[in-house]
Amino acid sequence: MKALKLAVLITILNILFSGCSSGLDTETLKGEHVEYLHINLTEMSFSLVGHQKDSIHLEAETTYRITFENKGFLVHKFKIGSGNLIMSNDGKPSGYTKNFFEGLNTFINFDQPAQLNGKIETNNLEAIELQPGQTIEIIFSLPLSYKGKTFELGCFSPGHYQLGMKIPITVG
Ligand SMILES: [Cu+2]
Repeated sequence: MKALKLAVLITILNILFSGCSSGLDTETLKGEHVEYLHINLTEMSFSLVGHQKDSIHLEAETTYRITFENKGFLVHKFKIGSGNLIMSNDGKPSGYTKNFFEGLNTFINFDQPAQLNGKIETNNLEAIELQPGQTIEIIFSLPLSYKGKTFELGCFSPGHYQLGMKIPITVG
């Protein structure tokens, strides 16, 4: 139950806790073009370090290692999706009708707090919640089928989306 306190909220079809760290990343990434991105979360925005601020561009057939770092003072719970916004009963946005990560094999590395460090593999990552100061790395390969599609990275902590904590993601 302690693991739930890590605040990595993941809806899971398939979850593997890997006790052995060797091979997980290196086998998956072998021979693929790997891009490293770092996205900072603050109140109330996402910013891609070293890039333009108003959108995030990804390329199909590329492997991404994206570090998300909560540099703010609040808890941020974010999702990536497309289609329409899902509204909760109280009329507030809670997510997207199409989940970016659905069917996408995704590795998650986390090391804060240190006693809970580990890796998760899932093919239905839905949401990630980061405490202030927390960092997580998401690794996935974008297939060709994503080319030309548009998504959005949005924060669904109460009120954050409405305050503008969202950024478009395009795939070329
Ligand atoms: Cu937020």
